[in-house]
Amino acid sequence: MTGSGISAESGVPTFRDAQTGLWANYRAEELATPQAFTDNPRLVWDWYCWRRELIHRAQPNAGHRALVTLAELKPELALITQNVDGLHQRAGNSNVVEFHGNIERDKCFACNRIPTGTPDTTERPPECETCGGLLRPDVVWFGEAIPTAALETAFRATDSCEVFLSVGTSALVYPAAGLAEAAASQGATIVEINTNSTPLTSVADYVLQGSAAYWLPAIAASVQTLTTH
Ligand code: BV8
Ligand code: ZN
Repeated sequence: MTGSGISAESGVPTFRDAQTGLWANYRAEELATPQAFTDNPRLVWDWYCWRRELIHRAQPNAGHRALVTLAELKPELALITQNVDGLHQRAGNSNVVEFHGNIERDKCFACNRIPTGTPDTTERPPECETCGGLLRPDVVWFGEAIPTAALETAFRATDSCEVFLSVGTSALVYPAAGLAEAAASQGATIVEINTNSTPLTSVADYVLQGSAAYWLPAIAASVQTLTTH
């Protein structure tokens, strides 16, 4: 399970980093909600456009790449991410469970259709070609349900895993944070990789304090050694 901490070294601010510039006086939790979009669609749309720009300029880092190696060594690896930045796929992981959706996809706020092409309009936000509703990013906002397929796949993998890696997440947002708890309750070994401590730290069997870009390559190298000898 990865959180925004794995993308921090790619220059994508974590969800709880203080926002910069124009967005300095807004909190992400206040903007990532249906209410904020209803109240001020242009403000929320512009915030996502700003984040998309940041993500387009970002590159996957050694942490993302190490998970590609790990998936090659251990095809049974289930990669679940809370991130919406698509960096795991850009690094080369193919089946990624996107627990909170993907910022690159638009969705109609009214009819939920995913538009086919890129809307060629300067309207902010653009309108749905089918029903005229407003488009929004296809991410899960606070108060919205996790997509059923992602929820089921994630909890199925969690219920049967031997080792659960919690990487770069503050373990505060549910139901995502419930995955590590579910893994622990079925006896999995819990490993936390984080620069800081979190509510999971006291539960984890192993706490690897430090960056994902340091610890994940180290883990991949060890698994490589164990697998090829
Ligand atoms: C829902 C997409 C109900 C949008 C996001 C109990 C049960 C269920 C729900 C709740 C509950 N209690 C409260 C709730 C409501 C809420 C919730 O959990 N609130 C929290 C704040 C208490 N949950 C919800 O609303 C969820 N929906 O429950 O719906 C429902 C059910 C049925 C029908 C209808 C409704 C939906 C939550 C999803 C919200 N969307 N993102 C977008 O991106 O714009 S969540 C957002 O925060 C991020 O996507 C991320 O996934 C999440 C957590 O952030 P992190 O990834 O952990 O990032 P953060 O900044 O917090 O931490 C970074 C960590 O990395 C830090 O620990 C840091 O130390 C570390 N770090 C930094 N650098 C590094 C590093 N680690 C390693 N290396 C580094 N270099
Ligand atoms: Zn529509």
